Amino acid sequence: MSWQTWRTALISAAATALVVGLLTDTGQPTHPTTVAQASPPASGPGTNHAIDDPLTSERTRAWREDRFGMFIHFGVYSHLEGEYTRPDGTVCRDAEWIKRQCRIPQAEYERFAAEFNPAEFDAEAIARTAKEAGQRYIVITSKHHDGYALWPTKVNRWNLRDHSSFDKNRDILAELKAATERHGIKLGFYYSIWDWNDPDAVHPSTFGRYKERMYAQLKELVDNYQPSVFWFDGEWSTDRPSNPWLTQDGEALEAYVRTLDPKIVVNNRVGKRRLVDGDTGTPEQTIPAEPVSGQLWESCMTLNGSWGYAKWDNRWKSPADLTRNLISIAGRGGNYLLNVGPDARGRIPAESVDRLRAMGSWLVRNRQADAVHGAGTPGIVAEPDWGSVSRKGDTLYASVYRWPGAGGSLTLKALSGFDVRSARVLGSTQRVAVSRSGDTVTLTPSGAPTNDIATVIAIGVAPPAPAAIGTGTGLKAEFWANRKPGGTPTVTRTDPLVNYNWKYQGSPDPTILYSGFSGRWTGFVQPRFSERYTLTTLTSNTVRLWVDDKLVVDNWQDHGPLLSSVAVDLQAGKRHKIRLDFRKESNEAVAKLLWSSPNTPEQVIPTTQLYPA
Ligand code: FHN
Repeated sequence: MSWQTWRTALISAAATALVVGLLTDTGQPTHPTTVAQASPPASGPGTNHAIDDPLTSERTRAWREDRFGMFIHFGVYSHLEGEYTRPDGTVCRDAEWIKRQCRIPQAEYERFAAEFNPAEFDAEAIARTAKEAGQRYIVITSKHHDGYALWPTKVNRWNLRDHSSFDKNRDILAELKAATERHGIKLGFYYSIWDWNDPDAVHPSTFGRYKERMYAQLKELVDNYQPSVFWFDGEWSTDRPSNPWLTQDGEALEAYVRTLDPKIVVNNRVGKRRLVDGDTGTPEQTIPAEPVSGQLWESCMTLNGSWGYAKWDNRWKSPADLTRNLISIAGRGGNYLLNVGPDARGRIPAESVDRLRAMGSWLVRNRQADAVHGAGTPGIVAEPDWGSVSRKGDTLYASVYRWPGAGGSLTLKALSGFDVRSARVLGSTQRVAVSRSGDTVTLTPSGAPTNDIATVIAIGVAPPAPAAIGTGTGLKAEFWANRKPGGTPTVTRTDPLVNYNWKYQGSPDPTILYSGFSGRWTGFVQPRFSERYTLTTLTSNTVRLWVDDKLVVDNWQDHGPLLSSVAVDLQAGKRHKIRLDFRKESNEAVAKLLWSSPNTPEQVIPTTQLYPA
């Protein structure tokens, strides 16, 4: 098992384990200062941390449609380029974890930092490379686990401005902000919660002082660079040094970021990498085998085997595999965050640029980017074994990795009733015969594939006409300031949505303490299509769901954040009776009601389709 793989396994295993950390191996931080108090985030009874439905909100639309971003791992570790020669002459290899894994003494690491001079960091070239690759946002490590900041932070002197040989008049995050704006690309920041440098970060008794400095740095990043994304990391429980991050810390941090800028898209490592943390899930070095339910998601991946630059790492992935990853991720409704690791001088390796350029040329050729940018899950057909299918409006994009032999055909399994209007190969005039028999759609191309990565067949479809948008106002909501729904409610109202993330200290109403409460929503749900819907609840700590008086979900045992799904056949325009009971026992509370169908991408059930009892 490679160290990289082992590390990922270690992190995921430790993500819930409580590990009592050993004393830190780092020295004193370089001149930490006290910082202005951050504005307190919202919390307490009546607080709902679900500010919108990330699956459909305008706030996340650009992120959802972008589909493809550039990750940049760059920091003082890059100066070592993946190798450290110990005093005994042996060579230790790693990348961005090199200080910890090679047990480099703090004083020596600081000497390396003093030599660090990424004079050839070229923000314009980086933004242009991303643009030409089809990457529509960039996320750069503003601070990785070693605590070294890439911007001139006032919180300490452990940063590129104050502790390097770099030009003190330059600010690479400002340069990158300007360059990404010129190219119409959004800029986001990776920020590590785990901090090897700050001695206050290593023990629960002093962690509050570190959190103040963290909050202050995040405010600096927002005030100075207006990022579109915060990509938190280093949230797992671990040692060397200890990292006492708790889900409660994630609740406060997410709420704080929302006060800095409510538009920012936040990943789930703000908390503990769960469905209830932030806006986006973060599978790493892997691609979910099918669409992910309950949360937006983004697969982050390296181009070789290392995040930070490592001169010895030649495990480069092929352009074909990388492009197919992107296509398959889009067809499953996710984003692809593909990493580059600039070297000690700040240059992106040629091998990385070459692969990104190859991906960009596939996208731009024959308008094949239509299968990725702005596209998502097809819904109405299952994923085939010969490639991937994505959907944008009434067009399916069948990206064929294995083209059939002469006269051969491709089949798709239909998941709902729709007509096929047309089929054409992007970049070719060849005829494509298309027919549907039962739930099988057959495509028979008459010519050769247009390229050896993926040939795209655009299929015009006509789904059934949806019923008119409803006139609903929401569901009747009753809440009790105890754990037993029933009897006279403490609060009765109409809830436009069932979209609550109360976490630890929030509750349905200021009059209801967060210690324990229960709720019931009753009324009718009105689908726009007659097809099989998946109703999904995201709850903590218990849930029961009835549809047309039938109990279809029964998870009344105390659970943490849990998705429960059930398939039900609904009729367009009909008002189906619905009831959702929920109870908060302990820990944190969440209650969301979502649906999806072949013609309805997953979403919190919208108000117009909900009617109160
Ligand atoms: O420990 C980090 C690692 O260095 C890298 O930044 C990846 C990228 O997602 N995140 C952590 C490992 O999960």
